[in-house]
Amino acid sequence: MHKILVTRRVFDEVLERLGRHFAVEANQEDRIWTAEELAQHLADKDGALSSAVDPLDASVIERASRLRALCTIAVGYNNIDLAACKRAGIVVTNTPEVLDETTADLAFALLLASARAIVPAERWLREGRWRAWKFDAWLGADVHHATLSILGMGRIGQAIARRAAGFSMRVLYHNRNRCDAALERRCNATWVERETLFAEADFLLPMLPYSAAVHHIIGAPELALLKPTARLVNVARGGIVDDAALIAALQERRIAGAALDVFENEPALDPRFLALDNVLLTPHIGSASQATRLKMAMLAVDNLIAVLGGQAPPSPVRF
Ligand code: 8YV
Repeated sequence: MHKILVTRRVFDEVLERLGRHFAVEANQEDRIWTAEELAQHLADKDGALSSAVDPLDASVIERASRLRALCTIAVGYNNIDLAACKRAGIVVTNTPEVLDETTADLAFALLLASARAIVPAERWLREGRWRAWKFDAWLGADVHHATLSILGMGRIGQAIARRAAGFSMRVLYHNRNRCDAALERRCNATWVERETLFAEADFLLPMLPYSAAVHHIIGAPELALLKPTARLVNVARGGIVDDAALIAALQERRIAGAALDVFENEPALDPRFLALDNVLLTPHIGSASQATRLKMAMLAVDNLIAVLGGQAPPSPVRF
């Protein structure tokens, strides 16, 4: 029987299914293992179910001499050294598609909450400060008929664009490769140059997978193109946005606000964010619905069963 490792806590039903196929060691205690601990636990394993926060760098991969399948329960895999996996002949898989709609829901929740100051208004009410209704209190920005600018029109970008139609928004997007006309019609989205995308945005949403090529793709020069009334929403990955540049723009009120689910160096986000009243912060919960987390884990199990059974996995990472 193949030996496998589950690096973080998962639902019991996921472990039960794994147990029917493999000898399972599971980190149900859920303490995040260091690279050294991961390497030790992986030493005798044929496969692993991992998460997006495990440091699966070359030092870990090179010591996992039996490992054949590395199946992450995430769509993003920038925590995995793919070159080291290639050298070692390890198949890497991820969990795309099953989380698209849930992540798009969160993007929209953050967009709405930021525009209408939902979180500070609720906090103010709880503090017992609501004494009288006021004509000019808590004035936010309209979402309906506003311009939504999406950088990177992949599956999640498209799911966000479809939601925007219900709010009669104008949707602009920029991709290196323009989408085909049928897809643009389905998303009611118009391709524009990068500069236009930034300059016309009421809401700017980067929806790209992280790679070195897109590091700080939204930095000081891009933020300078935004209107003072614009808001940035990031549910993609830390590192796509230059957090220091964003903090400066928010501090100086050069943009109206931001709503962020992902950060550089998370969970140790830049503490200056916490002092700002024009930013909404959530702890990387894009795919965090009960149903979607189960689908992600089960897809990772499908991948693991396939690879260790000598079959093609349903969602390999191609590299
Ligand atoms: C994960 C994510 O839940 O899939 C991804 O890439 O960012 C989230 O869906 C998170 O990274 C934990 O694995």
